[in-house]
Amino acid sequence: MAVEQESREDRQAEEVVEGLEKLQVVDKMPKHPLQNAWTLWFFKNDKSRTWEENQRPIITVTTVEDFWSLYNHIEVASKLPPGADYSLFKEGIFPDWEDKRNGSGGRWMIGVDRQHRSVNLDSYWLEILFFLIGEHADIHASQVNGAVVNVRSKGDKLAVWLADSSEPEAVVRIGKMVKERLGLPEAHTIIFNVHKEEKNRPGGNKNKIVV
Ligand code: MGP
Repeated sequence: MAVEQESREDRQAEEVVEGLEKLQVVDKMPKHPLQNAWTLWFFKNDKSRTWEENQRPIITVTTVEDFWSLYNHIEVASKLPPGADYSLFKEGIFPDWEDKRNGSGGRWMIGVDRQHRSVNLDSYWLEILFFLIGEHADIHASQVNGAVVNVRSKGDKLAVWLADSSEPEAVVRIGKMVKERLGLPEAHTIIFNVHKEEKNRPGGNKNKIVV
């Protein structure tokens, strides 16, 4: 039974990858450039590969139109097999703690209950994508390196990755903006994890920032 489920999830993930790889963004009309080029990554949870090998860059978009073409062609996050991720990062940044542009940073984590997956996950992810490509963090936009959605049976997660965790004012300001953007109530706290601390002590985070 578990093997059957695993091979079904494998097939599902492969279909997502094949669809993504076929994706071609072709258009002759004038397009609206984004301030930054953004790369979409897909993580397929293949146990025979390392975590890094499971990260595949799919496509880089540089215009609003290409972003929409991409968004309309791919599976929504809630339909991904468990264990999969999408990441959207500024071009040239690998979506991991080890990339030098992430090295001093951290991530705002937003948990989404499993029972709310169908209602909230896709709309929250789209709001975060807008936050990124629209440079909505304003004066702090250079802090925003990317974002990730983790689809997990135990509970989905969204994260906004920042470049510099030593700037508490900017970190807090961005956390509040993300909360507002998602329409989260005041009582719904979100936590900022510093990458270096998380990497060295998974689950542990001594200097928690919460908004
Ligand atoms: P995850 O995918 O962020 O969360 O990390 P998940 O699957 O919900 O698991 P949990 O540990 O949060 O409960 C899962 C595992 O992937 C981590 O424990 C690391 O082993 C690995 N991993 C995650 N990230 C973000 C990185 C990274 O940036 N670099 C490396 N090398 N491994 C990572």
